Amino acid sequence: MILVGQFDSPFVRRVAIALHHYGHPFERRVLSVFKDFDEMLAINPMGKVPSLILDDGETLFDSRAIIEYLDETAPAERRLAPYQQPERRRVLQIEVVGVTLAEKIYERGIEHNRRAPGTSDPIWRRRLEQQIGSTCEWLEDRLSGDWFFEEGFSRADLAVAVAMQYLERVLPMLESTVRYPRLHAHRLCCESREAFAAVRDARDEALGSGWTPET
Ligand SMILES: N[C@@H](CCC(=O)N[C@@H](CS)C(=O)NCC(=O)O)C(=O)O
Repeated sequence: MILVGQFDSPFVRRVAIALHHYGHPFERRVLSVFKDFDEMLAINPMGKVPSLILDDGETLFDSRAIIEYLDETAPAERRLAPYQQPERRRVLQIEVVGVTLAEKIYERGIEHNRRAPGTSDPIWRRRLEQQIGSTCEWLEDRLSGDWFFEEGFSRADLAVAVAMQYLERVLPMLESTVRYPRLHAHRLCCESREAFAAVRDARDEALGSGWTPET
């Protein structure tokens, strides 16, 4: 399989962590959605990452659809979401909130990095920061141990830990590690797992495609 995208993307990173978790060897095509836009459009008509090119040439888009496929086809003991309800919908709900949190952080990063000079909208920035803050509070309230659910590490943990790591790197002035101590401890717990350690957050890839940190 070929994973398309850079590891500074939380969406690409979480697919790579999942591939490691499920034990799938994969190659990576390091393309930037900005620097390599034309090449990107040829792989994914939306010009977005991640894309996962399967061994038969079929290409999957979007981290949620990709992880859904990987999880469905994994051996039962490796799966990261229960099949039975209501446990399944509870895991998927936290996963959706974690992925949406990463999307809001990404949008907020766009305000700093991709707007024409002098055109960033302070009202929109504030709204994004409110959405990020209220989502973190909501998640913090639902976490009491190492994992979101007593059954152990799941897709919920994967989505939230990757988003929190991204938040700390992209928007350090929001002081997420201090404001959300349970989420921070949870992230460290996730990062001690082998699959997380195998997929570093590539700051160099971020800088190479024009993302500069905001302080
Ligand atoms: N919901 C998507 C979000 C993917 C996403 O927003 N990726 C960003 C890179 S971090 C992207 O492709 N941005 C380019 C664009 O939206 O134009 C997922 O989970 O895969």
